[in-house]
Amino acid sequence: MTTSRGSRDIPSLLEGLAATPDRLEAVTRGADDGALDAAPAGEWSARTVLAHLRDDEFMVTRLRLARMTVEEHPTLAPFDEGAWASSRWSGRDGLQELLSDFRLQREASMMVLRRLEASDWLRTGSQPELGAFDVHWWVEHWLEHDETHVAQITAALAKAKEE
Ligand code: NI
Repeated sequence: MTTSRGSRDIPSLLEGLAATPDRLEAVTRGADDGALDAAPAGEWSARTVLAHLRDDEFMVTRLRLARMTVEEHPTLAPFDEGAWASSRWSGRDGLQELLSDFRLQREASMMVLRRLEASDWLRTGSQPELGAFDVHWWVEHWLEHDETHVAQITAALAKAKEE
């Protein structure tokens, strides 16, 4: 089985991940509750996407990273986002709470990421739907995931403004 390996420059990956809390603040600035809860057909609202980023950070992304750094090629469990969305805890869903909770989670992730040794970036794991990959690939995927969802929030809020 082939292992997907990351290739992008590590300092720029870390810089990109560290910038996401500020980007989320910028794209949601001034958004009211109506806009945050407007869901384009078949898609999540901006509020649900923000909650997804916050919860994913510790329930999925950083957890997988931690397992790959300490276990020998762990088999990582898929995460059912649909089930998460329909049963998630929404007790801290105010915009400022979502932004500050995400920022704390991301800072915790950055503390781990900045301390990885060169050999840690080459450690591997696998997941049924993704195959085998190394930590470097996983971190690239992590930043792409941020970018996808920042764009999704931007689009959802722009659409809510039109309506
Ligand atoms: Ni996602």
